[in-house]
Amino acid sequence: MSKLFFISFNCCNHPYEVYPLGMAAVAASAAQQGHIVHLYDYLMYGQNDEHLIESAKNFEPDYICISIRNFDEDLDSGYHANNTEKFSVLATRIKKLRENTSAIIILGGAAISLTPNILLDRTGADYAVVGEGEKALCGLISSLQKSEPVGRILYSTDFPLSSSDIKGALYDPELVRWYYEQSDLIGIQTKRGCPFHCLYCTYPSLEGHRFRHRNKEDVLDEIRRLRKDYGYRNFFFTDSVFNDPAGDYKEFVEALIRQELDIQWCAYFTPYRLTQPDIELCKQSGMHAVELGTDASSSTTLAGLNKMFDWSDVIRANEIITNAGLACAHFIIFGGPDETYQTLEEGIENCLQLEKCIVFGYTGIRIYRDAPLFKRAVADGVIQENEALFEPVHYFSPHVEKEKMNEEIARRWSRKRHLVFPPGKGKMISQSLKTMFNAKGLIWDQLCQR
Ligand code: B12
Ligand code: SF4
Repeated sequence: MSKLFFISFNCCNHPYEVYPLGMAAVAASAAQQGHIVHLYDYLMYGQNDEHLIESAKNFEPDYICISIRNFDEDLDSGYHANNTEKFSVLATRIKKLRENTSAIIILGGAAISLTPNILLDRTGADYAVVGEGEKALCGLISSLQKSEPVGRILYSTDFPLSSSDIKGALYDPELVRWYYEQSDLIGIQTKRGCPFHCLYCTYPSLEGHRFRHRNKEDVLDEIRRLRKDYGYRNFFFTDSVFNDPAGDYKEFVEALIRQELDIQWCAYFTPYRLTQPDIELCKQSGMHAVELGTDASSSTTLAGLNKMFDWSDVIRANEIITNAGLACAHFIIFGGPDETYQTLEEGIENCLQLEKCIVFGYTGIRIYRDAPLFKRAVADGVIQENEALFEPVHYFSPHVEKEKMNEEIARRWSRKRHLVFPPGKGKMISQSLKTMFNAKGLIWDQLCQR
């Protein structure tokens, strides 16, 4: 048995503060395996280094387990990122933790899984765990205790974990209450994985290509407790894609209906094979909003992203969702593979035709080595094979010019309230609603005209 001090360093509050689910999942598993765990949320404790060091010192941990969720703070190509500075600040904090404790420092989380080598080097931690941490962390600790030889980067050999190994997260009372005050919304995972191969997406590399559903009674139990003990009404199911094409999610939704929990929920949906009865069923269980992974705005560019649906499916999905009286958001990226001025024109027009929803427009797609887009970007001469990608690089189709495209979208969408571009505008609106009206939850759903 060891003492594990977990830290979440995620300080991003856009679109809202998100409960540190990754850290909480790994900590729950470590606690179940007999370790003493403490959850420290850097954001919740006011981003105060002195408080962090004091808390770590007082706990006298054997291991400090750091969860790094976001590599990039924002996926907008217009955002001025400085990852070099962000991670050098983290390196300084890790150095202080090292000076004040004798703990071994282990990194994990989505950012680590995407870029383990560079982050380990730049932060000066001892070990990095790539992928799901539930079994891997305890395995690493056990090896270290037995003085078995281990590499500094641990690639989980159990990946992907089986459904029964995916347990619930640790919903720490203090953290849960704080997140309730901030965003009144909490994330819950019902399954992992995604079988699709969308060109730009890292989700399947993080969660695997096969759906692995959690035990639905466990998930319901978590929702029940969060509802009853802390008052949460708003949930976000964090699954990569909620409506799996085989329809297995419906079993969970039906069970949710039987619970009569009086909750609201939202999730990522794909327009692929979406039907009206599916949406009605979800609505009956409390779904009030849908984030559609539309991603491109014409059938040509959807095919360019290797999407399994075309624009007619998007129109149909939008109608089904909005006719059911639900809030619906589309996230559209212009400038992806096969974008030309002709598809841009078509795409702008297509979005103008979408009704009763909200559309968030972006230009350029962040390139990650783990996504299939990487190869395409090399082939199109957008990046070199050996490009570090530490600071964000975005893919832009060689057939369009970024500034000209940005101007055209901004000009054509400017008079439409439901079309949000540039992305900074969406951020500004949501920030104003938060500060002026104490708006909470998804926020974008309050902007949907239904
Ligand atoms: C759901 C989701 C959202 C929802 C969250 C809703 C909610 N209320 O929770 C919303 C839409 C709000 C969102 C927003 C953003 N997101 Co998001 N999101 C996701 C998604 C799909 C799931 C995240 C999740 O909760 N997973 C469940 C937990 C259990 O998994 P996990 O965190 O990965 O943890 C596991 C491992 O990483 C590991 N682990 C984690 N911590 C630790 C620690 C140790 C010590 C160890 C050993 C292991 C370990 O073990 C865990 C259990 O297996 C992921 C993509 C994906 N499929 O993973 C992107 C993802 C996390 N998001 C990402 C980003 C960038 C963002 C935004 C910055 C986007 C933007 N605005 O431009 C914002 C930031 C929001 C914020 N405040 O931080 C990136 C982060 C990496 C990166 N590229 O930088 C991801 C990976 C997607 C991507 N593009 O690659 N997101
Ligand atoms: S974009 Fe959505 S559907 Fe496509 S691979 Fe990623 S998670 Fe799956």
